[in-house]
Amino acid sequence: MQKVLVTGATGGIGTRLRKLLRGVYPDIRWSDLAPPADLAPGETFVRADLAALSEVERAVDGVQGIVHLGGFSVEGPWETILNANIIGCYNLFEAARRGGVERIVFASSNHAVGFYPRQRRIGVEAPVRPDSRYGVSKAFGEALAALYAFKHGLRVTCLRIGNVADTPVDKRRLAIWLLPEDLVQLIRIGLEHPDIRCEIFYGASDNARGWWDNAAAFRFGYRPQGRAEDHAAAALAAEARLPADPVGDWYQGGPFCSDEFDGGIERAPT
Ligand code: 15L
Repeated sequence: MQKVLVTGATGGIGTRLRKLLRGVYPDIRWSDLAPPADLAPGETFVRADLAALSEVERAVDGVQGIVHLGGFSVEGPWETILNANIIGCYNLFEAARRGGVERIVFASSNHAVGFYPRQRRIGVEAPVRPDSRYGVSKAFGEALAALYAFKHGLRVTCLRIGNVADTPVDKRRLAIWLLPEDLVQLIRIGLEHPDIRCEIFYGASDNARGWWDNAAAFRFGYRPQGRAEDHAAAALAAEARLPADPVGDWYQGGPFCSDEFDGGIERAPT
């Protein structure tokens, strides 16, 4: 992997990756709607609006791999999700196919399956249960990934990312936390492992309270270094200060589930 495009350069994850991927690949091109304020002299940036196919084609030109972080990263109005995450994701995969890109790592999200209760342990075969329009867009991206893998031969990896942060900040994050360095491991598996065809991995560190069976990632050599339990005391203390959210606390997706939820906890499945 010589030339890699990373979309979403200015987002929270993109900003971290600009430091962590430095030197990992010889030629990394960063893209977003506007350049990062702290773009370093050696960094390459190309401006691209994901909703404009011609701009995305220019951004992917000549790269072998793409890490697609770009788009809208939380719940939002339909128009916003439609343009940034549905049309934008389609444009990304289509431009990649036209440009002969070999591999894509797609930043999916835990919110593609957020409506599973926390008491359920799920693997990557569980049907999607999006908890938001944002979650639907991530499920759509996973479906696009499968289409472009099986029909066009792209090698794709969808990462159902939990919460990327230095430490888990509350009880839910203790279960879904992803140490940034562990995300780098997962991205590198997606871009480099010879057996990748079409995979879904959970983007989670070594979280004793986790809800996800990440056997697929482990089979590809993933060995998370972050141990959520090391931060349990601080996370639980922070949790105690949060307002009650019975619906959000029931489901894996947390507040994305209780947001706009019609009804009360009596509607939650057991
Ligand atoms: C996500 O998918 C979001 O991009 C991020 O901002 C967090 O909200 C995260 O999920 C989470 O569930 O904590």
